[in-house]
Amino acid sequence: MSVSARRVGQARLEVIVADITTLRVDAIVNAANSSLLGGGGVDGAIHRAAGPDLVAECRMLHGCKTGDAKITKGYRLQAKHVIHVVGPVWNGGSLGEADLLASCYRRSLELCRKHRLASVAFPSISTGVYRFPADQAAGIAVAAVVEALTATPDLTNVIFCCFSPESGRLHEEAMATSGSPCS
Ligand code: AR6
Repeated sequence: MSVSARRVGQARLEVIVADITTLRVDAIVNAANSSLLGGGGVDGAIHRAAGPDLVAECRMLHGCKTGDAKITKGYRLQAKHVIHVVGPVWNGGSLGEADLLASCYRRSLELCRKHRLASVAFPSISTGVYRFPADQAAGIAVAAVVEALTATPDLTNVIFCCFSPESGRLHEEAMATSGSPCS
């Protein structure tokens, strides 16, 4: 379900409420942990849908730091690639959580640029098990993507794939101040 869309430069930014594992895009982003070896939430869903070859490739990556991103193939997913990021655990907000969350979105767009990807879908990183406040996270997600888009000219479609209507509403609100409406 498409909630709303905006145009920012060359790119269409879209908010949808859906299961990210069903999307046919160049890359979906996984909210992983630093081992990159799977877990619960969206991470578990992505690994289940991609099949065991995904964790085999992840084993060769030797983990990932908080705020960083690494890319693999998508295997049985409709998506060609998975960009694995490690969001911050929320600890009250004074330990650099906002910067680390923004870094996940920036580093993902850097990988999109490097691999010349045209479409990418993000879950709401850190807002589940890692307890980042969902309203703040939505604002950080949209602002970080809008800022990094100018350096990512091949990227024409960015999807914020929310898992609940409430998360969709928060992203829609965050998008309302960026770009111009899409028809
Ligand atoms: N499609 C889209 N969004 C989803 C899906 C899905 N299929 N499933 C959950 N979400 P979380 P985190 C949403 O907990 O907070 C894992 O165990 C969910 O509603 O998946 O970054 C990892 O291995 C929420 O809004 O990730 C780490 O240990 C968002 O995805 C840890 O959890 C993120 O929730 C990472 O925690």
